[in-house]
Amino acid sequence: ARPTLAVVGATGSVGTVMLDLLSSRRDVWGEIRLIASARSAGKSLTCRGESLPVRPLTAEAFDGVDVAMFDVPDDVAAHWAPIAVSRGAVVVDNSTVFRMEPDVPLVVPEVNREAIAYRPRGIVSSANCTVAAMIMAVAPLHFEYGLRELVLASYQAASGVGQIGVDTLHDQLTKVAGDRLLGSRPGNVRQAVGDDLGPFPAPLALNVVPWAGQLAPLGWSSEELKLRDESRKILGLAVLKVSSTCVRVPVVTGHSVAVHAVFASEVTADGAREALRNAPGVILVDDPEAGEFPMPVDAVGTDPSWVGRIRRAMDDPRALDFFVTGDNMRKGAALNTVQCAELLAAELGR
Ligand code: 2RA
Repeated sequence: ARPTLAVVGATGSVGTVMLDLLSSRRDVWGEIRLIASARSAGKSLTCRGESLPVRPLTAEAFDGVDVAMFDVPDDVAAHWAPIAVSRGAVVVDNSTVFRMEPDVPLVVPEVNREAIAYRPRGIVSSANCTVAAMIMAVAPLHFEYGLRELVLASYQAASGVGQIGVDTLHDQLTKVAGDRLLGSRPGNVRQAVGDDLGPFPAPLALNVVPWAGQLAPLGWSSEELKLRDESRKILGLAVLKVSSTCVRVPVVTGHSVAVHAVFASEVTADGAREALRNAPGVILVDDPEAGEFPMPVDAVGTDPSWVGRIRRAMDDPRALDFFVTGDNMRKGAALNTVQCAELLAAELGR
């Protein structure tokens, strides 16, 4: 019989994309069970063309579930993922909670699918959305040239913090629309935007905010530490040098990363393009003369990571500079989680 899948957080913005993917991808599931917090339960949502009830999050909701995908806040995942496991499910969790646990695999299937087999706690973690977009382009280059260092600058969309981020951005854009003087005088954007900054520490419209996530030691942000720690774990490079600056930009959906990558051996732009052209889940868009660049407005709603601006560093024949963009709600969250769940379905089906 086909495995039973639970979608925990089905009513959230990522959960919505999960249902869309489950309805459009090759179907490998038997029953699909929708679960959400008591506050959101009781609705019905459509998946695979049928209307399904959204059940409240209880231990019993996991009885008979083979695979449970979680996209819920960290504290909910920390409490409920072990309960789901205790009821017999394997959990694929999209939260931060378990990603760096030594006995929990952190999986991006195109990069390290084999890691999913070792899951003594019955929990598999899906990567941070910025990491997922970036690692899809970095990994094939690592396999070819041997990665030694990453210097990254991210350009992260408002939807990375959920619907509240998108609503805040649109509200701010409405407030700044029409006044051509805004942004040309100190403080006038702040004045136009007013106090409602939503989940951001500063105005996002007509601005960039060099901060994402929570405070971390020594002036780093939690997001910047994830780019370092999660990249090391996924690639199995314990001493990979990673320095990141994570920036929030006035984009609805689509995280981008400017990458400077240093390798063990000499690289060429053509060699890199060849490696990327043959890589899974990557689209090459690299023709500046024709105005073709990887950009959120094109990548949004698509599965692959879009890569371009590939050039060899001017002063280091072992280094590449390039730009990658990916939909932070899809490969950055829902798609990677669904792909991990499909790997488990295949394993269970054997
Ligand atoms: C963000 N990567 O963009 C984080 C969480 N999705 O806010």
